[in-house]
Amino acid sequence: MKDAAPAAPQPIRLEDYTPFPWEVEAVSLSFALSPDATRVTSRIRFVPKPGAPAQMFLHGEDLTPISTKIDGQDVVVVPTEGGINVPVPESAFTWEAVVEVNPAANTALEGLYMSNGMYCTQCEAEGFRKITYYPDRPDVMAPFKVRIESDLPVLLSNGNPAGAGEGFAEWHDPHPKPAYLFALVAGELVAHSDTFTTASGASVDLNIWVRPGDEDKCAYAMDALIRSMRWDEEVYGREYDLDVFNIVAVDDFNMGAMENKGLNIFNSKYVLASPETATDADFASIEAIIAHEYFHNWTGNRITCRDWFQLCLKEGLTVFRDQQFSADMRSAPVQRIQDVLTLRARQFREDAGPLAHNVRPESYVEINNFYTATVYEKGAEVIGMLRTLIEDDAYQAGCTLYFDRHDGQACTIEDWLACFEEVTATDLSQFKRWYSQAGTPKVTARWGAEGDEFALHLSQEVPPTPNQPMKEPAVIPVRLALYNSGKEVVGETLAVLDGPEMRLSWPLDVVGSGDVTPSLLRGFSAPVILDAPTTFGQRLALMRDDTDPFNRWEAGRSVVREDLLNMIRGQGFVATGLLTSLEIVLRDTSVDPAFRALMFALPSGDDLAQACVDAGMVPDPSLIHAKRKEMQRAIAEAMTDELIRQYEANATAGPYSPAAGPAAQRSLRNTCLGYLTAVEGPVRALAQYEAATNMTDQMAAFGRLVEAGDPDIAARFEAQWKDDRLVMDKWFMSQMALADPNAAVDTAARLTEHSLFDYKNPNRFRSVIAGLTAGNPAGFHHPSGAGYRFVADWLLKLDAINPQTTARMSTAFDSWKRYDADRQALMLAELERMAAAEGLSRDLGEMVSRMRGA
Ligand code: B3K
Ligand code: ZN
Repeated sequence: MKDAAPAAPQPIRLEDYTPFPWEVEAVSLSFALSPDATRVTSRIRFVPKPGAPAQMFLHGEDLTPISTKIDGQDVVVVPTEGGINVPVPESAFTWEAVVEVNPAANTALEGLYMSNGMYCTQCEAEGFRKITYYPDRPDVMAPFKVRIESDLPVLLSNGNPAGAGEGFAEWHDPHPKPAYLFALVAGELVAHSDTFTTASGASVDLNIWVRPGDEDKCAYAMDALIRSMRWDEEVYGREYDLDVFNIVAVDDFNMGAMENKGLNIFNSKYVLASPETATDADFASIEAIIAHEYFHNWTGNRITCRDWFQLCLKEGLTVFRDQQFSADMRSAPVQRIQDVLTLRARQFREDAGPLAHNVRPESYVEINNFYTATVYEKGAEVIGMLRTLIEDDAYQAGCTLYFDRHDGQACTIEDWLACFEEVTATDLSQFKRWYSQAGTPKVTARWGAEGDEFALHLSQEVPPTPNQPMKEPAVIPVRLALYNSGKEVVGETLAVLDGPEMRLSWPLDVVGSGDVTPSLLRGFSAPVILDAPTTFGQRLALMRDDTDPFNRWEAGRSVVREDLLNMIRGQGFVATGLLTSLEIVLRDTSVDPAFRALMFALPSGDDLAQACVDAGMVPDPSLIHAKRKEMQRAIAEAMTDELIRQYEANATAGPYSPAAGPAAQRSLRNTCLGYLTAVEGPVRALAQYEAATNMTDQMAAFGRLVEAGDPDIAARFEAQWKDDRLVMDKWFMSQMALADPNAAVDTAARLTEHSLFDYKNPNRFRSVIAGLTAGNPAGFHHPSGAGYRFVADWLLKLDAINPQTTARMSTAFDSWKRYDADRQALMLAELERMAAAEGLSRDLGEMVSRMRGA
């Protein structure tokens, strides 16, 4: 038996949910911090619910037990899979445990760990069980008291400060919370502070804690926090509820940030920013993530999830809220286009492959593998569709009812939907299919004159996905308008496609005869794939005339994509009509420069690979790369003078501001620089590099110089920035993403040998490895298979120390079925090699097995 493979971990299922048989009345924790032997003492008051059994299961992992007691008496616990069984009395009792943990040895960055000499925690989803024994499930909510003992100067936990003295601090969080929201930080930190007065007049101390030297990079995050707090009061009527709100920036972090109650912990990448070190895109991400974590205070913390299957209840809603916030702070159309670009790049890809799953999954092996684009981004789209269908007043009323009714509870999607059913007196059971059917619905549109009517036929089909061969029709809101010869002849209206098909019609004397063009799915009103017979010419017309900015962009995008597909088929060259239309957009100074820049952003290599598949072709990443370059050059040649004019006209004067206006100008200017470099060579980029006073302009120029093969630029950049971790991440990432695909694996190898490459730091690991897999698809998919081997080697190496980040990055292999037989075999061989590796984590094991289709 010794050699038998360990049994495959059993999946957890939604249908098996049972409530925890005890209430937790109060939790008190005491930490004596020490890098390799931190002592954690817990005192927990349990009150049995009717029918509670005589034995209680508590989660616990990697804990060294010192003592366990019930009501002051030693109790013998029985270790079992993932925790302990404890014999317990029939009435209320106090559990006391002393355990030791080793933060210095914790490279998985889950539980209590160390980053640059600082203690910090990450408990979502199931990290608290690595701190002490506990019913580590989100439906167990309790108030927490925490005492921290350490010589370090700054000692933080959730809630309000409750006392401090020489070598200790105490915290009290009065709001009942699940253990996944617990947090502790201790270190030599300095604060950037401010205050906020809530709508009802309470004063809140705000602090952003960072390492000494970083305090001058916190102003933007603080500003974003204050704007988020005000916005949530104004738009959702939600006020903050503690005396302090602390944010801590940490260099070693598995994801973006974490919404721990009153003590958000952030990847430093999403806090620290100065004009010299952060790009406009960084500033926008900081604003969005600060808002996202803050908004979780109501959607996630005060109202949390009953179980992890309900993750989209907090994540989909909170993403929707942060997208609304960013749209209000910046340009709403630009925000929508960017959100849809992300949705298509990540969620549509996920939905089209072996990892497709419901917005509310029904089973999992490792819950960390379900913090996905489907749960987050499609989850947000579902909220957006709900709002479109019931309209804003009912949406607001439903949200208010949800907050009133469920404050302090752990809820389900059913609880959420019931609030909207109640305020609208409608049945949302069919709409609910969005939560239980995976796959991106396809909507087909056909139209034409029928008698004296113009008829529009819409039909839908939800494709089969793993374990879901058959689907029922979804409820699809389709915003639309009709155009005839550049004029809107039917203004925007909402069609709700809730059956397999529907017919809409208008009298011909209203729409007129001739070239009637529907503008469909305006604002991207549903996360679907649209198949419409709009001709090339009609799309060019919409690109000029559509009053819906999203569809204006979409029309241009689809023409570019179609043209590129033709070029990939070897059938063509860049259409003159497209070039003319693009130049009209470029010249149109009445249009937001950020929007014009987006019109000029070519579809990514990955987007085109999927477009090939959709068009029945086998994608060749090298060919796609070459044709993208060819189109870029053709556009640059066709309108060089106008590109130069716009490059010059969009220079921003005065000191740097991260606001949307000047950022939009830089985005158009740097887009122009990309095209111009294709025809002029690197002279302009070099001049910009020399003159740059902000990272946006420096980075854009750096990228062009790397592409042009400038032999000195990498060393120059490194000499200037070697001491700044976040800037050096960009240096690694940019060289990787922009390397010549034929030399990409050599570049990756060289970068991973650099003295500043540290695979234990997730940001640095991602810079190179995702720089290859996502940033340089033609390099990753090199026909030799070297890219696949290189990445699998690194994933196996990282898996031994940090399964969570490894599993997330393994999704680079999820598209293997798209490619030719040789590439498929090479990718599958790497998936199989990983599956067979000794000591594979549960995280990576589950991902690899789903990707193989096992
Ligand atoms: N809730 C966290 C994500 C936790 C991920 C755990 N693997 C951040 C967020 O969505 O705001
Ligand atoms: Zn979130």
